[in-house]
Amino acid sequence: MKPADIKNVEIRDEFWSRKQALVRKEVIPYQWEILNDRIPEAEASYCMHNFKAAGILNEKMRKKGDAFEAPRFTYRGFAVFPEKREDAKEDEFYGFVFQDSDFYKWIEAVGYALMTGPDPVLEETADRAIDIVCAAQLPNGYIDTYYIINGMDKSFSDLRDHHELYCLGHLIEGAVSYYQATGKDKLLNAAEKYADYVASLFGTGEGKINGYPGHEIAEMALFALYDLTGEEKYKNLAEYFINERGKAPNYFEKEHPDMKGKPDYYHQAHIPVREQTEAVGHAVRAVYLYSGMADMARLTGDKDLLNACERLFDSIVNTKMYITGGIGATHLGESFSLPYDLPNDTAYSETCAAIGLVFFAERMLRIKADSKYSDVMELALFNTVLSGMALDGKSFFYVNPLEVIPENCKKDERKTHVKPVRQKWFGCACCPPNIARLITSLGRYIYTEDENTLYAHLYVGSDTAKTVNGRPVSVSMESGFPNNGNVKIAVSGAAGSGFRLALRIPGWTCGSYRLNVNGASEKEIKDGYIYIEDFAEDAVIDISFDMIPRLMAADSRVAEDNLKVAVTRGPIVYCMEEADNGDKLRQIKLDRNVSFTEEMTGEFGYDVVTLRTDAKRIVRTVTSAKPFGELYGEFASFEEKEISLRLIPYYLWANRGENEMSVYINI
Ligand code: FUB
Ligand code: ZN
Repeated sequence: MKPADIKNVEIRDEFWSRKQALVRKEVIPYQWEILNDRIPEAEASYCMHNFKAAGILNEKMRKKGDAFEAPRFTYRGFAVFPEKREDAKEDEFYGFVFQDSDFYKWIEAVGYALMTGPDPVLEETADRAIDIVCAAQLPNGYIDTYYIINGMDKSFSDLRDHHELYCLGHLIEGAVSYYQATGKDKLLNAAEKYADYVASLFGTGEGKINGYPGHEIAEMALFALYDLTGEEKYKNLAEYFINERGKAPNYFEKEHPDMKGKPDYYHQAHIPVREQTEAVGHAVRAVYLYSGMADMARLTGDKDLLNACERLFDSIVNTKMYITGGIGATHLGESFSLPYDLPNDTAYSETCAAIGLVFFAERMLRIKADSKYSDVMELALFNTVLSGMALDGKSFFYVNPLEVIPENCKKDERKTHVKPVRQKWFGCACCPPNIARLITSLGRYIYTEDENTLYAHLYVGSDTAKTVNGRPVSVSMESGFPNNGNVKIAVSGAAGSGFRLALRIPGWTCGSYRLNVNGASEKEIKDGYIYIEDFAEDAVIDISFDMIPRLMAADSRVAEDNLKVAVTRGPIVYCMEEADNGDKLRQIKLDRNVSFTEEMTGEFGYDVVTLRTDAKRIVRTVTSAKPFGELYGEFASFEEKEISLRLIPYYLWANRGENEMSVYINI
C-alpha cells in the first residue's frame, strides 16, 4: 500500500482546516521570523544566520581557491549561544549542532502548505531562503553549517552526537516536499548531492565509514527520496544504515571509547534491529528508526524486520504510551522508561516523539490496514500533537505532562523540564516546526491505497479521487470529528470498476456504531475495517460512530494511575483545569457511576465539546492531635463537598493562562 497522494486529497474539514490555516497564516510566518532571529522576546535560533555564515566562507573559498585557508576544527560545543544576541559574530556558528534542521522542517511545512493553495509571497520567501541555504553547500555536496564553519577536518567524526546525518534526513524531507509542491528542484538537487556524497563515504567496504546516524531519520527520508526519484542508491543507503545499527562492536564505541561494553539502548544500537523487542532509549530517535524499518520491511518484504516492527509497536502501545498518545516518559535522555513507568507530573512526552509515533503508525498502515495502528495515530494526533501548539499558533509545548502544578514545575528541579505554559520558542526548537510539517501534511494520513482499495484511516472532511481499472472514482467525505461521530462518504464513478472502500471502526467505539450503505454492499469486517464493495455509479455511506464519554483506567502496573481514571470521548482525552475547577485538583473525586453532560462552548474560538459532571472535592480533617507540628495530624474524617466538575479537551489546556491541570481523576 501507499499513502494517497497528498496533492490529491483536498481537506475541507471544520476542525482540521482551521488548524491547517493556523499553521499557514500564523505558524509558518512566525517561524520564518524566528529562524531569522527577528522576535526579540523569543529564544534566538541562528538558523539562517548559520547558513549565511557558511555561505560567506564558501564564497571566500571560491574566490581564493587554493590560497584559502579553511578553518581547522574547533570544538565549540553541542549548543553554542552568544551572551547576547548583539554579540553574535557574522562568521560563527550558533545554536545546537542540528540547527540547520529547523529550516529544513520549515521548508517542508511550506511545501505542504503550498500544495493546499498558492501563496506567491511565501513561495518567493522560500525561494530566496533556498538560495541562502544552497550557497552554503560545499562543491562536493556536503552541507552542515556546524562543520563548514567550525572546520571540515572533523566532519563525520562524531556520528553519535553531531547530527550531520539527521540534518541530511531533514534536508531530504524538506526538499522532496518543496519539489512536489512547486516543481522547483534547486533544494532537491542539493539534497541529492549531499545524499550522493554521504553514499560515497559510508558503507562496509575498504576505506568507508562503517557508521550510521546517531539520531535516526535519514533512513525514512532516503526511502522517500527513493520513492520520488526511483534511484536504488538511496534505498541501498537507507538499508545499509538500518542493517548496520546494533551490530557488534557498536560503531559509536570507536568515536567514544568510554561506551565500551555498555549496551547502547539510547541510540537503539544495543542489538541488531531485527532482534529488538522493547522500545528503548531516546523516544524520538526510536520512533524515527522504527518508521524507517517499517519502510524497509514494506519495500523489501523482509519478514524478520516486519516482525521486529510489530513487536516494537506493541511494546510502545501496551507498556509505554500515555493515554494521550505521548511517549518517552522520562526527561533523563528524553527516553522511554521501564514498561508501565508513566509518571504524570514528571512526564516528558515530547511533542516530536508523538509526531514520530504518528509516522510509525502510518508506515505500519502502509503494510497492513489494522485499526490498532490507525487508533494510535489518531490518538497521538488529536491529543499530544495538538497540545504542542497554542490556540493562536504562537507558543508551543516541548514537554506534554499529564499533570501540572505550576509552582512545583518552577521550583522543583526534577520538574524544570515541565513548563506550565507554552513557550514562544526553544533554543532546541525541534518540536514547533515538526508540528507545522505534520499538520500541513495531514492529507497524507487520511487514506492509504492499493490497486483497488481505498482505506480510510482518519475521518477528515476531504475530497479525493482514485483510478481503478481505468475508471476515475471520486470520494467525498464529510466528518463531524471530533465533536460528533457522524461521517458521510459519497462515492461516484465506481460502478463495475472493482473499487473497494475500507473504513476504520475506531477502537473507542467499542463496536457501537450504525452503518447505512446505499448503492454498495458491506462485505466483511477485518482487522477493525469495514470493507465495502459492489458500488453502483453513485453511492452514499453514512456511519455514526458513538462518541460517548468513557472512563479509562490504566493497567494496575502503572502505579501512578491506581484508583484514578481518565475521561475520553471519541478520539479526545479530557482533563480538568484550575481555570474551571479551582486549584488542588488532586482533591477531586468522581463518583463510580458518574454521568457526563456534554456542553458545546465557543470559548476557545470554535465549537468544542466540554464535559460536566457532579463530583466531590474531598478535604481531610484532623483531630487536635498533632504530635509532629502542623504538617501531620491524626486523621478524623474526609469532608466531602459537592462540586460541578468541568472537563476540557487535553489539547486545549494552558490556553487560559498558567494554572493547574490533571488528566487523571480520583475515583
Ligand atoms: O536531537 C535532535 C532533537 O532535539 C531530538 O529529536 C529531540 O528530542 C531534541 O533532543
Ligand atoms: Zn522536539
